[in-house]
Amino acid sequence: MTRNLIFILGDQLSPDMSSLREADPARDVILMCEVMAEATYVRHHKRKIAFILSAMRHHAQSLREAGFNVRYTLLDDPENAGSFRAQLLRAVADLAPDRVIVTEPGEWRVLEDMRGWQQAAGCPVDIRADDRFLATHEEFAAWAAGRKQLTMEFFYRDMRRKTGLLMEGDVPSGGRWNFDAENRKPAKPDLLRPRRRQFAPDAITRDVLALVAERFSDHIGRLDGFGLAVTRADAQTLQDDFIADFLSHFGETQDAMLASDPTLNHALLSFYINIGFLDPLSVCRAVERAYLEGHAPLNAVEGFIRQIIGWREYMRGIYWLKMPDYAASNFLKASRPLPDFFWTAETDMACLSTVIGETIDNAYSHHIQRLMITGNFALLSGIAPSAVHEWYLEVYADAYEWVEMPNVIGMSQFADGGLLGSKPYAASGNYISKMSDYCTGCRYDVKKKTGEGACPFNALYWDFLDRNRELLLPNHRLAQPYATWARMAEGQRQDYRASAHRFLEKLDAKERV
Ligand code: FAD
Ligand code: DLZ
Ligand code: SF4
Repeated sequence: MTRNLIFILGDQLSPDMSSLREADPARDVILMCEVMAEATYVRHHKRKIAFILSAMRHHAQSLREAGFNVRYTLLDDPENAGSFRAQLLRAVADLAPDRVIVTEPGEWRVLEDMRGWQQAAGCPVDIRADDRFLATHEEFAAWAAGRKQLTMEFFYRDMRRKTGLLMEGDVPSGGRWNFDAENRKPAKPDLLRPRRRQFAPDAITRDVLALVAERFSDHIGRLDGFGLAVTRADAQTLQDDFIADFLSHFGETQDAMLASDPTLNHALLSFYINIGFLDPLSVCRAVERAYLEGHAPLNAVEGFIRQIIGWREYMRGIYWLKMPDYAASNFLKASRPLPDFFWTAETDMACLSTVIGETIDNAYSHHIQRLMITGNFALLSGIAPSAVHEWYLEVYADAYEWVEMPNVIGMSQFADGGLLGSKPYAASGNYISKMSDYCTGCRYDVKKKTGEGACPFNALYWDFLDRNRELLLPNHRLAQPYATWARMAEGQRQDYRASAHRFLEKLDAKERV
């Protein structure tokens, strides 16, 4: 007789999941399933689907090795009922468990559905908190209550105190909470930077790659060269590689972009942290250890830890605090469809073609590429935030709504009106030219402000401020650009408007830009 049916979702691949606490291999059954509903509710990148399915199959294998009875349904099983709910109902009908246990999901739509499982299944369904995160929903809500602006930096300090990471008693290590003043420099190509480890696909991964190639041929992305880790052990090796080879320079190149070096000193660990292969707090403790043992400087280590216990936790807090209304946020009333080149990389703007091309190849780009290239372009061009959100959720292998949506809707598109960020991340070509080498060899001239051949970001930037003046002028952090705009000769302002409008007309007419 089955006592508990424990349902493990595709981004819950940790033996420490709350759903597995007190699990009894002798009497409990673990349920895992590959379902079309999850692969197609948005049309995920091929590499993302392959990564998750292969990671799930390897995790099922390790649970079996630990003695568990795992009921695993393959995507192409003829009996596969296609969705979490339908698969659960099949299992309940077959096994008649005393109860179902599951850890809460990372997406609102799944939680909504899950809330109806108990009634549909006719047996108790125990939905447990996901304690892979540091802050519970209640703690975040209590922190947010009564604050006008939810400043991440203050939340982050609470998480430092809570974890003791980089703390000497009540005092932050080095006497400051934040060392970003020493970070975020432009980068030069570094031929000595170590190469990233790739894992050759094993038999399980090769099966999955063939399945994905056949079933999802019309989804974005490439599968050739697939080298992601699909086991916990290999993910751990990548964590160790990062700390040994890249962490020391993480801070200084964090905002830099180089065409010849798409990953610089970034961790490339979000894939594994988000599915449960790596525990976020353990990653931070290992990184802190590198500092304490003198292997990495404080600016890099603090910067890295802030991304995880600060930004990552904060984004999750915002998502659950503000859903479901958050998804429809559109403060700037942006409505333009996403240009086709977001799917093909076919544009003459070298920055966008590089970043989108890398995204198509790898289902990855780093933070500043996401924020200041694709995100910045969508913001300046007035693309509908819902379309931008859907694109990011589809194309990145680390994308789940709880983290992707606040980053896109809030941080990148300012669609929440400044709940999350105090000003829009809008920038002209000058920023891109300063922080990257993309402009060298671009068909457009970053120094040219308007007219034929001028970098489109330049006119789009001023037109963005001009057309959103009513909504953005009251923002005191934009006082300086609005003052510059006001000082400009009217002829210059007209040139910017005309250049931007010509560009946007071409975009709307689906002409190559
Ligand atoms: P690194 O730059 O090396 O950072 C280290 C770790 O910090 C990451 O692995 C990640 O766990 C965490 N982190 C860093 N920045 C953030 C952040 N802003 N929010 C949450 N965690 C962060 N991250 C996702 O995990 N999934 C997404 O779908 C996602 N969508 C994004 C969309 C936009 C528009 C933007 C601007 C950012 C998005 N991010 C997302 C955050 C960030 O870009 C990625 O976490 C990061 O690029 C992952 O690569 P990495 O592991 O090399 O990160
Ligand atoms: C993203 C994804 C995909 C593509 N496929 C599956 C799947 O077949 N089975 C599964 O359990 N999970 C999958 N996932 C991850 C889920 O979408 C994720 O668990 C939910 O969105 C909750 O965050
Ligand atoms: Fe991008 Fe403009 Fe630079 Fe071209 S010139 S790469 S469009 S910022």
